[in-house]
Amino acid sequence: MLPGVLRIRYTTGWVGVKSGGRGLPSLVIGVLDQVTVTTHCDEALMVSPEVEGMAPERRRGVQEGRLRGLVDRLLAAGGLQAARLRDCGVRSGLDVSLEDIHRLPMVRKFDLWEHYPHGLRAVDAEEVVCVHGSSGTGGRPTLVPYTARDLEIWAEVMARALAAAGATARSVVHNAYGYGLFTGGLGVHHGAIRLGATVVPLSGGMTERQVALIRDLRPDVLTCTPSYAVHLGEACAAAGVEPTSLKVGVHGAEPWTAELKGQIERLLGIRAYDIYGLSEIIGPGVACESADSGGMLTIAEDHFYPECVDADGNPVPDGTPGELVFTTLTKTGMPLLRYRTGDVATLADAVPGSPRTMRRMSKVLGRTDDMLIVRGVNVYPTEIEAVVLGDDRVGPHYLIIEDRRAARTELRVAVEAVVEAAGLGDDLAHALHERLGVGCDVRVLPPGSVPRTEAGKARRVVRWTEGPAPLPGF
Ligand code: DLL
Repeated sequence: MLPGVLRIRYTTGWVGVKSGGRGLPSLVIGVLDQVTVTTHCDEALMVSPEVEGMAPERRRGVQEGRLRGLVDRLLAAGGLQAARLRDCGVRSGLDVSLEDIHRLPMVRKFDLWEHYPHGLRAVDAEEVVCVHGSSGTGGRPTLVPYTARDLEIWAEVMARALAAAGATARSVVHNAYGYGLFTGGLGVHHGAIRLGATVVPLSGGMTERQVALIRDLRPDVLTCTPSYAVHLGEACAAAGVEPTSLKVGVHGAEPWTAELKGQIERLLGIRAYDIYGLSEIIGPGVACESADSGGMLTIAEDHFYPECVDADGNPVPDGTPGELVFTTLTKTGMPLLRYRTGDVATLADAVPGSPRTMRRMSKVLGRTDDMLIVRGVNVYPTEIEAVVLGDDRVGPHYLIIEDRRAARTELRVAVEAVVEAAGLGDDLAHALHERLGVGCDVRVLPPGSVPRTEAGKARRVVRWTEGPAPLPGF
């Protein structure tokens, strides 16, 4: 057979595509007996172009049908969400519409804690195939049951996220998210397999071994928290390993700014993309960044319907920061109607003319419960990160200390300089005052002073209420 232009659908449901315009079919270029798929990291790659590029009006119809199905399932399952729906006068899915979704009851983390350990499970125990969750604050874990169908959805949205970052079936994915109850490791794992890529399941920690495997297996995709990406990059440099095979990084699970992204990209020589998710909704893959998403994250809104609300739960307009609320339209194990995430971000439509037509969220600005209130001024830790890491004399490690030993709260920030930098502390204190409107005590500490994150999520803020300073030097 003559070589020609082909469109290939793999049996796994993965389609290799090159973006072909708004919702239009896209192409994989191949030669039949020796298939060569041409891809490049900057191209807009989609796993399910017919879904990811669907016209928004048509998608709304799909979402509405799914919302009604969800309400019927919740009512049939009984329990908290059913009772709240009935209290609102909802007797069947036909009583609800997307337009009026803001009138429906919400659920919060507190509700899951109250129903520990099985949460708001909506299926029989035998339908549950695994449990994930987060360790949570104050020793109160949140557990989430998944059905086989939920795992399929998760693999699909995670495969989309990896493809959006530029991964293909030929990719080697170095997965350094923690494996276990935490959704990062296994979520990426399911998605990479669904994409047909090779996943190397490193989990977190044992950094020396990770460096050796980067050298030996030459992965092109790195998946881990942004703080671990920094740690791994520094460990590669210290070991004399140049991670030249790496092309892209897919980083999330903790807040990070465009400034840290710049540092990671320089350190590892990659394009670093954001990925967002939470165990209550599914795990990583709820939303993801790509080269063509305009610095925001495209939401898998065919499965997770997004809203953004103010402190009273009222909708805020696109572009206005508010708390993200998600409805799991298709999940079955623990479906949630209007889950208040505590994460603050803005929403927007797709980039005009983009082949991806789903709505977008900004990078997470902070959490409602992470906001520091310093002398009446609200400060998100990400604002501090943006200022200190925006100065290229500063390395990627910093720690914010909320000093509450006296009645008047003081904000203290520890940074490490990467060059000899006289006056750096004063410059940063000035820049922080300009940005936040409150004074900060900035200390420039010797390299290696700020604790590194080997596994799990970075701890960027500590509260100092009594005793010795959390870091020597204060
Ligand atoms: O962190 C899921 C995940 C794993 C996302 C790997 C991305 C990559 P949880 O442990 O349940 O799930 O924590 C969820 O982490 O409500 C946010 O506050 C925060 N978070 C997650 N992704 C981001 C992100 C996973 N990209 C909580 N930017 C969420 C900022 C994030 N915060």
